[in-house]
Amino acid sequence: MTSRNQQLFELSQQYIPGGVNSPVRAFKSVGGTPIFFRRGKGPYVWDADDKTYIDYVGSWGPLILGHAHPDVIKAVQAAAQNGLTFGAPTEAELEIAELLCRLVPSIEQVRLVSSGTEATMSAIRLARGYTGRNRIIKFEGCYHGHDDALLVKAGSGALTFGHPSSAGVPEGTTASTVVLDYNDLSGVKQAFGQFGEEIAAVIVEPVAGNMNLVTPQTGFLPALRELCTQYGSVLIFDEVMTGFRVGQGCAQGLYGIKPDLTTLGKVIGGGMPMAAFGGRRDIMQCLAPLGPVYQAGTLSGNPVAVAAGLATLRLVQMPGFYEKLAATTGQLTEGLTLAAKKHGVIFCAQAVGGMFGLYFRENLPASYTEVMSCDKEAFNRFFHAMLEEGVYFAPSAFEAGFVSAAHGDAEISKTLAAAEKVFDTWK
Ligand code: KE4
Repeated sequence: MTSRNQQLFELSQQYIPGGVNSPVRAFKSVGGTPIFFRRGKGPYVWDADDKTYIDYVGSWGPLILGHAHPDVIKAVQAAAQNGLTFGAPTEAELEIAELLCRLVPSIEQVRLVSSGTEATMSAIRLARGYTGRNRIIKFEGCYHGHDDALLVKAGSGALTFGHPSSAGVPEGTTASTVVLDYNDLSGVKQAFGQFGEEIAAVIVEPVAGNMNLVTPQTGFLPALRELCTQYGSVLIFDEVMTGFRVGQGCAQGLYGIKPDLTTLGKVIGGGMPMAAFGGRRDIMQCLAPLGPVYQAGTLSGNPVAVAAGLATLRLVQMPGFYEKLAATTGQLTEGLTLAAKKHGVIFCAQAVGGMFGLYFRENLPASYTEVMSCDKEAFNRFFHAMLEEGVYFAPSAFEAGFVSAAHGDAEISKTLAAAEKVFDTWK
């Protein structure tokens, strides 16, 4: 019998390219029919066939409180009653700007936008406008949204300029983008040695979460900080995913590095379309209407989205919030590792705050190349077997997973019991 998910997917492909509004949702990497969600509550989601899942995607990171947290819903409803948008300053935007500047010391001024892509695109333009330089450095496997200049794959040699990783991006747009290997200290030093004075910015995910999860090796982030300072380049921490996910001070607080600009998204919008970029006042002052770098947005600072973000940021500041989140996430990764080991399955996992990585390989990957050596087929088998058991992980071997404050012992136990069952019959 055709499931409702299948019926909906069939139909949606007639009206929406690939049947989805964002490619990763189409299950192309794992195969099978994507799930159409109907409802979410806490750590659970229900699909169009009314099947229940424990959700470890959380809309790719925003839902750190879980689905439909009552405080967030109430705040959104209250804000909506007063109007959905004004296209003019509101007090709530000032409140969240002050809060972000207080919670993230490197942010002296901040501008709100509607998506992570807008935040990184604007930060790159701002860094170029501030320095008067064009070249930027990014790292293979890091994703910063779909801005043309950042849709780049590594050039043939380590230091050749990037080539577009998407159709429709003119060669010229990526010609100034150098793509290096994440955690490759010598590569970074070589690039600065060759182009240092021409580099406008380095943009990096301080904990990479878009090639599965890869943590920065000791010395990597400090080296980026030192080299950017030495050559007058702007260090941009793309914390759209790690911001308020890995700790209250974000990844920059965890690793003790002060970037020049930070991009934020996901958690700060609490599930509504909101992101931000901010940092050193002297750089931010280059933005219109003060300075020559143009950036704008009809719904930037949208009051309903800000209300969801404020409600979320208030709750993540509660004492012990991140300790509990990290403990739950660690319970999950340690439990999965033990279950796999017990059944002789080659598998490892790690957690950083409320995000985690699962890998079908012997040891934790430290680079894009090592992530690519994971057994993708094994992951896909695991993904579907767990889905069958009512556990929803990210539908790609190359994505990080997320735990919310709503996940408790019951959900972790259910997940580990399901994994035990799956690994027990692992061929
Ligand atoms: P959005 O434009 O999707 O709001 O944000 C882009 C972005 C920027 N920077 C980082 C570090 C990000 O992780 C993202 C978006 N993350 C993906 C998940 N891998 C969003 C999911 C999707 O593309 O549908």
